[in-house]
Amino acid sequence: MPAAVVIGSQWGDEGKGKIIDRLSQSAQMTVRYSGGDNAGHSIVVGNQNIALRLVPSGILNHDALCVISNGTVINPTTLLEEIKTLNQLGIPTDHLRISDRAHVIFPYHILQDQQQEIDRAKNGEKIGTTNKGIGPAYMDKMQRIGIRMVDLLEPETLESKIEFNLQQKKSLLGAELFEQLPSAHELANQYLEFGKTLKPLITDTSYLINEELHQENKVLLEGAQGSMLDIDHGTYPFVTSSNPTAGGASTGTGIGPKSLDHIIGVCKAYVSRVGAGPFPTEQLNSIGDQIRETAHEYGTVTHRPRRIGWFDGVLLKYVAQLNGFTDLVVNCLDVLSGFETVKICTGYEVNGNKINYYPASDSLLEQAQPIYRELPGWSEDLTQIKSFDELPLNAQKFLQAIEEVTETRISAFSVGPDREQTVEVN
Ligand code: 2SA
Ligand code: MG
Repeated sequence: MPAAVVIGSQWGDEGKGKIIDRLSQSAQMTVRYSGGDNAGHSIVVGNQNIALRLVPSGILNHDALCVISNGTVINPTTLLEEIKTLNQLGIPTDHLRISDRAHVIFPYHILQDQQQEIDRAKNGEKIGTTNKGIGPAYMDKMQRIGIRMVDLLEPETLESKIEFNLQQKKSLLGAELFEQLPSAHELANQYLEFGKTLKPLITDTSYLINEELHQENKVLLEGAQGSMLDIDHGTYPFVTSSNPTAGGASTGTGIGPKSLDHIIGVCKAYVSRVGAGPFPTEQLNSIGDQIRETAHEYGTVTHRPRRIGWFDGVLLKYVAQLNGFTDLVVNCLDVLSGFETVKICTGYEVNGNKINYYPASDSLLEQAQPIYRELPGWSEDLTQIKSFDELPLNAQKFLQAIEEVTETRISAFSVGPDREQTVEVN
């Protein structure tokens, strides 16, 4: 059976983990294909909640290989911490596989990320990155000076590669920034140690994934972040440095695009965003505050309060097209209970003109005034709902309006954080 991919269809934090958790029960393999420890998902072990950044949520299923593929950037310190935490809780990680082609995050990437944010802030253009060195690691990859997991297994060459990187960075950014770093020699020794520890897990993951597909096994690809943070298609420059969209799932794993037959978009019944950048439907008022507090909208990794807005149908239609969604899952429907009316943005007004597409220019987006379709709300608590038909009529109409505006079928919605609170729509 070909691969299924779960994709965030807003700016991240759409509740992908919950859907991935459900689908991974029947998958023979789960794969993370983009980003690094800027992502955050929690998994529940017994009565404990563990926040993972790199290890795919599929790790709990020991019968399925759990892969971190070539499209990711890996901070080995984070990875080893996560492995240790899991092992201490009695969860084995010997079924984890790491691509030899994935790029490695070094401490100098983190310094660079921090410095770039300081410089951008002076210029009034702070991105609000997670400061994990993600952008600089992908920059090195594109500049063709990056260091990959395979290099951590090669003592003859690692030190000279690190030395060259440091020289390049010092000449571009000034030596002071890197003063506090260990020497190239010390860094090489430390990272060779990481390589030794991780060696049994490092392999050609593209081969492994293709083998699995060849045997008609079910492979689940876990998207990180969200489509609007995509380096090509998102709200550039307020994006991450990888391709979280469906195309990235192909290059980020090394499987052909035709293998992706099930492309599941995940969104919330409203929109949230952390970090800077345009957000036309943002509600900087009591509506935004109410949603933030009801749904506890704070970042998993950095605990930043998330910005909140009404459901943006223009954005979602754009994202559905970019990814070729086969279906959509709408999370957090319960959060909208209690509003007299609920809104869906169906277009923007810019300089007196109505547009119904998502513009590339951030100055246009900054000026864009959302045009809303306003629907009557509902006051009932939805958290115990088990089927579409049980929903209050107005909540049913709200979901139907989302389908109409996005031209995508809703296959499930959720009414709370628990596994049992996801309702399939037939
Ligand atoms: P970066 O660090 O270079 O990838 O940041 C660039 C932009 O991408 C956004 N970004 C995210 N947005 C939402 N969730 C993310 N992950 C964490 C989570 C966030 C947290 O899953 O909860 O804990 O705050 C994530 N990662 C990157 C980021 O805000 C920048 O706008
Ligand atoms: Mg998250």
